[in-house]
Amino acid sequence: MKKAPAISDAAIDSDGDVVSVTFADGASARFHAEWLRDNCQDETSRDPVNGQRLFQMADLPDNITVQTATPTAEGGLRVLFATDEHETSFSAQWLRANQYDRMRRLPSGWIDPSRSTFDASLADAMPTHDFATVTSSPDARKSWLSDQVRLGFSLLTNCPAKPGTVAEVARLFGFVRTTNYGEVFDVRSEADPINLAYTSDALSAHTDNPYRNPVPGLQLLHCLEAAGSGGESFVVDGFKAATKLNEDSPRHFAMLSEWPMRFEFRSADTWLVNEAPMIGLETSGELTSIRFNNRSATAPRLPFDATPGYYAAYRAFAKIINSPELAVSFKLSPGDLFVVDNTRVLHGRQAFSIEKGARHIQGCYADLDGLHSTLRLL
Ligand code: NM2
Ligand code: OGA
Ligand code: ZN
Repeated sequence: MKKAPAISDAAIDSDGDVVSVTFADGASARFHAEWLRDNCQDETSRDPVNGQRLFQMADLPDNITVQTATPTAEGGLRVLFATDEHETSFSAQWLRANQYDRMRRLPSGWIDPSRSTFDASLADAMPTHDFATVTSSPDARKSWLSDQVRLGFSLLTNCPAKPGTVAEVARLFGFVRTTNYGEVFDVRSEADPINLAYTSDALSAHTDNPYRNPVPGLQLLHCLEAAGSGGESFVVDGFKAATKLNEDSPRHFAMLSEWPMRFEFRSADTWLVNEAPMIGLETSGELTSIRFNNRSATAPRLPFDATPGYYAAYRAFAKIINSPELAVSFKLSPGDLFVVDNTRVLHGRQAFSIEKGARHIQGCYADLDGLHSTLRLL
């Protein structure tokens, strides 16, 4: 790490509540007395071996103030607290790295800048990678997984068109998440299907398993046999759709991030219910998750007066999600496989005919933490 410029000046406001520090490069930062006391780094405050805090917030005196704050010969800051007479030093490096003077509250719905959102135009620049290459080359694997994290979507071509390959691909970066659908599930047209995915009907853009908690972070779908006609795939960036909703109507966006939808799946051996907002925000306002699935959304139970506004927002969001400007369409051939971040990117398929050949897709789920871990190691 670059060494921080020394502290050249320090001043206390008249109440002793705030210390203003000037660095040798002219930059300045203010710190609250209470914040400084809480973050003392000396060995009576933090264990010298593991750096963990030794005192309790509840044991600190109320109304903490600073009596003196002076630059040290080493370029740091010496502080004497008036309230409990504790004396400590901070390095310029530490204060510079942890300054918060210019922190701002970000607008609701901000997106991690390492992500880029996409619309239909991504079809001209598909994040496509080759199975054999990503298997053998760590650099190629890194490039594939970087695309996956940045866009929430990637395509692998030339995978063996063999059953089980989809789990093998998941193991290139993480672990398969087994569910009631099995370790690997077969998506094809069946009689008496337990799920509408197992028909030849169209599936509108959705995220999988919003009725589960936690939701599977990744879904992999691998084509073993293509449909004679129809069955095209598409993906929609849910972060793009949510951002559009927020631009069109912050009120709609707030509705879907504050109130939960109820999602449910029920079969002979499984009954899953999860109530969660369609647009998931961190308390910081960061947009982190999308849950959207018309087949498994069930009756929402919201306060009576909130319900009309909720439906207006749901309808507006559904229209954006279904708009052709956002859908990236492609047709899988045997050996093609795509991965979606199931907390961000929605996927769907067109209806297909079962007359000329049986379409067969195999899928599996995996968690996002394994993918991020593998990418960090690479
Ligand atoms: N399948 C394909 O989330 C869903 O219910 C979509 C999931 C059955 C594992 C389908
Ligand atoms: C699914 C699904 C898409 C397809 O199984 O969850 O969305 O192309 N399938 O069959
Ligand atoms: Zn699906």
